[in-house]
Amino acid sequence: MMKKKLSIIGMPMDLGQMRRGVDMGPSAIRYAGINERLKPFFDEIHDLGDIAIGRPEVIVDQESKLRNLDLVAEKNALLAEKVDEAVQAGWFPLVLGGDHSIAIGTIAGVAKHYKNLGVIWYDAHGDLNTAETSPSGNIHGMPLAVSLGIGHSKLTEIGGYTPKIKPENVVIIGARSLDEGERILIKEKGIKVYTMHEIDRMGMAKVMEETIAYLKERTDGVHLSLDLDGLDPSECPGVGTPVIGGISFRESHLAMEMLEESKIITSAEFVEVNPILDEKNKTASIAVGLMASLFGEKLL
Ligand code: HAR
Ligand code: MN
Ligand code: MN
Ligand code: MN
Repeated sequence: MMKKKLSIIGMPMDLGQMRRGVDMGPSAIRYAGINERLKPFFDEIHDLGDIAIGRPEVIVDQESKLRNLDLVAEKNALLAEKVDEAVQAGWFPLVLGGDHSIAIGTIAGVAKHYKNLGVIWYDAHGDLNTAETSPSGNIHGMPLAVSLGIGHSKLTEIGGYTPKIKPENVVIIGARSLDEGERILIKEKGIKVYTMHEIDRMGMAKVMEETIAYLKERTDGVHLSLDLDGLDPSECPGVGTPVIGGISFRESHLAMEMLEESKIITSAEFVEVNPILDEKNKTASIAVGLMASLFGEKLL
């Protein structure tokens, strides 16, 4: 039997958006007891520590208007290397954010190991903006587009190849805030989306059944990119861009358990945890609880 090995990589990135504090996400998640909680499900856990981000001044790229473009690109290239090495050596990479711009690096490191990497984008947002469609210039609103090969070349070319993923291998779950350009892209590319409307209507169990069946037949690995703002802010207040009417903890817990049963997930990241905006580390604790379910924690 192959050993089950987990590699934890902290990515204290806050340059993809404007609210300070999300750089402390990895610490908050570790403080919430990630090691203890995940220990039963692995033969070995290596916490590789954090990628160094530093405290640079905010620099808006004059030509593209993207905030911190060069640094977001540079740091994501480092993350991509670490993730690549982990996968290469047979470790399951679990990346702790940090704002969602880090998905650019995680996916760049993972996708080269698969012919058809599937992605579950669990999020209130589509993160499908480009410099042209973004209302904010914040790169955390762009990582899914970038991974599809759409966006600034300094971002799409990270890892030396593009695109990382195909639109038909992506499933977005929990969307309730989409910009105009994102809607157009979703339709144009035929991306599968379960908005809050479908979750309300079908229930999370059916949404996950369909998602798993859909990805199983077309992918050879699936990355889970879980933005804590996908959950409702009443349960996960520690996020920079909360949107009311979100997925509940119970629904999310079920979603993780169904993913665990399916055995399709081959890498994961949990992002946008901002302990400054949180209440008693609630959001980080929920993140750890969801990870535990994803890896096999059961009551009985
Ligand atoms: N769509 C908006 C933008 O692009 C807000 C994005 C907020 N993003 C995240 N990631 N928190 O999901 O600026
Ligand atoms: Mn996001
Ligand atoms: Mn979001
Ligand atoms: Mn349960």
